[in-house]
Amino acid sequence: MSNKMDERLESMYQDVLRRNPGEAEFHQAVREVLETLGPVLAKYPEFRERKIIERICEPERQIIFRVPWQDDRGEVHVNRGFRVQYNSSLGPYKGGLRFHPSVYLGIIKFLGFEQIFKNALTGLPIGGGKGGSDFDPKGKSDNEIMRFCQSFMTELWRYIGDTTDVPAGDIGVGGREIGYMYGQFKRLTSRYEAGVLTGKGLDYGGSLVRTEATGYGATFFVEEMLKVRKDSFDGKRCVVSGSGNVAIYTIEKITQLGGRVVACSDSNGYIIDEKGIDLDLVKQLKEVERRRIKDYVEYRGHARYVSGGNIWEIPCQVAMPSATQNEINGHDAKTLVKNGCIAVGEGANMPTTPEGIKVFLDAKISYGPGKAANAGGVATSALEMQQNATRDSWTFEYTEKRLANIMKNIHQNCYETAEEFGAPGNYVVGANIAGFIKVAKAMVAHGLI
Ligand code: NDP
Ligand code: 2IT
Repeated sequence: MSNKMDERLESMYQDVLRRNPGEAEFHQAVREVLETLGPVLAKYPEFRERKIIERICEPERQIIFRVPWQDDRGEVHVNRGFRVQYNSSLGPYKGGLRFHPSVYLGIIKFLGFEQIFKNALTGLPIGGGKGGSDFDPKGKSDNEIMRFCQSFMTELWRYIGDTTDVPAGDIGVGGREIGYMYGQFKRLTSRYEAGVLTGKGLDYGGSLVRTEATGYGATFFVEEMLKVRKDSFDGKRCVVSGSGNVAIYTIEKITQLGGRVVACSDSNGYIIDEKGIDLDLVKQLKEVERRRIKDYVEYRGHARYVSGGNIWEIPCQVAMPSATQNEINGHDAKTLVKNGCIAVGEGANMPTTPEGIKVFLDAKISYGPGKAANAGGVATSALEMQQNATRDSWTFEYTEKRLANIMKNIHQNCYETAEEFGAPGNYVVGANIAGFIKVAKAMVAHGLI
């Protein structure tokens, strides 16, 4: 289902469809942004004349490469690696690497496209990019992960650098993988270029708070949305999907702010714990032992595991999807609203389908789209780059304060932009337009490149 678009924008969208066949997630991400840009073209005719939208939809550079590696038995495997250097108007390309079997060019392009506007919203000097591989890390030994990361970097290193393109983590890529890739980059280049990757370990140039940043930031964003409603997290019943990096630190911050998270999940099912999720247990299972979320109930007898169930059927006041794209459809959104959900903050990228977004907007609940709500991760990556550039390291308290301020500013920018463009309370309009205008102005200034 799609909303009506300005005729000129519709024809640009049709061009995107023609030029990028079979990339459904990319089409979805582009459509969602273009649908909101009508009033911007009316206000800024120069964006139309300079064909800013047509140019912004086309990545500056797309790199696809072979990644061969050997498993522990000596068997050879071949995966495909990607880096899409999408837009460098505001700074070096910046965005994560995703290792997941579902990865193909359309996923990386949707994520890279979102990243352009997200990074613009942070107010920091970072362009947009994304990469990854269809490699499946599940069930692989530590040595297999290391060999894969080394092979991946053996090609990627030529395209990245602290002033050109700075990758980080995403699904399937965390501190361990960044460490192996950093080691291989250093070996191949003979350079200790700390700012070439973010999400590094604290021993070798990483930033405090980067691990927590996406989840903390998303929670700060929801806190701001709740403030607008003269409300807070205090006593709120919350559901967070996923149980990876973003989910874990979302649960942590919600709990610190007085909310109670009763459920989280992985791709096999969800757990529900009415006493509130025991986060130390989740961290031990997921971060240390790399086990499945169903094992939680072995240690918490009163909790329940539901295999294959739909986590959005659990009544909650705040929902924070933090797993993957299109995890909330129209039906799920209706269920959430019917059950009394008043705020949704997207820790994941594009977790809500267009039908779901429409349900949230029509119901006038507070809906924080991913490119605004989850920008705290990449913002703190930019703070890591700042620390690397000055060979400095900041305290946890100082860095978290910077993150909280950035999220507050993003919220305010989105809120005010939505009002200015005649859609008060609509953070989709606010985020898309505020992010787009910043990039578009820089592109105009740079001339036709
Ligand atoms: P992790 O790999 O740490 O965790 C991902 C979680 O989501 C796991 O619980 C995983 O379950 C679940 N998941 C992944 N893919 C699927 C799928 N296809 N279906 C169902 N569940 C799935 O990744 P992150 O926490 O880093 O990323 C989560 C989301 O947040 C992604 O959308 C990512 O793009 C976004 N994001 C991440 C940022 C970061 O800094 N890391 C920054 C901004 C956004 P399982 O183990 O079963 O696969
Ligand atoms: O989607 C995202 O913003 C990320 N995965 C984080 C990117 C980054 O460069 O920190």
